[in-house]
Amino acid sequence: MLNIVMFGAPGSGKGTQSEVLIKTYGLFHISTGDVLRDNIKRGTSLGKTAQEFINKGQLIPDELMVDILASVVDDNKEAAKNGVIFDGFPRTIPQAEALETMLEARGTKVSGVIGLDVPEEILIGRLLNRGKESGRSDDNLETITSRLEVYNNQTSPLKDFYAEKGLLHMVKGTGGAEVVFERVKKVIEAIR
Ligand code: B4P
Repeated sequence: MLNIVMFGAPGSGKGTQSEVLIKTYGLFHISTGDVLRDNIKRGTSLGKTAQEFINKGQLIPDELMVDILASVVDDNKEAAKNGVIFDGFPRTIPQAEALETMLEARGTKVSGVIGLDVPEEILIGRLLNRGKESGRSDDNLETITSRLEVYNNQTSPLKDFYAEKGLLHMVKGTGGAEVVFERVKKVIEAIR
């Protein structure tokens, strides 16, 4: 199984690259952001909780996020038999530890982590741009600013966590999406 974690700041292109990767390698895509937005759309109780955090640019609590991830993995065993792209998960060290335990219990592990490196001013530009079309409640300057702060404080320590395990592959995330994909593909070819 090829299990890839897509890692990076908000707007770094995790979702964009994941979409191409699943088609190229026949992997199953789990975007925790998409799972939450789907719940918000359907008005579930998880969606109501998630909305409050997302609007403030904060992370959903770890325990909740870990349970959601485990149920998505277990509900899609057949579709995920070649492997999974984890897009936007983990976002904290406890989530990364939980992922390790979860995959180990299912006889597999993280094959590699692709970190997309994009300067902050470009991230802000991309997200503001997306906000004009997507109508996403978190793509406005105030929320983007707190999402970047949350990323720097809570998510970026994962770089060291995965580097120490020899799993981190940083990729330059600027240039068009196709150029970035060629860089990502090189990493995948080397680890699969
Ligand atoms: P996500 O849905 O994961 O969103 P993201 O980090 O903002 O976006 P991503 O990096 O995927 O950017 P994209 O490719 O779309 O999270 C949303 C929220 O959900 C979080 O803030 C949090 O509250 C919550 N959440 C999610 N997972 C969680 C977890 N595990 N724990 C707790 N809370 C969680 O790209 C952005 C834009 O850039 C697009 O418009 C795209 O077209 C453009 N773009 C991409 N690549 C480009 C390129 N190379 N060149 C030019 N433009 C590019």
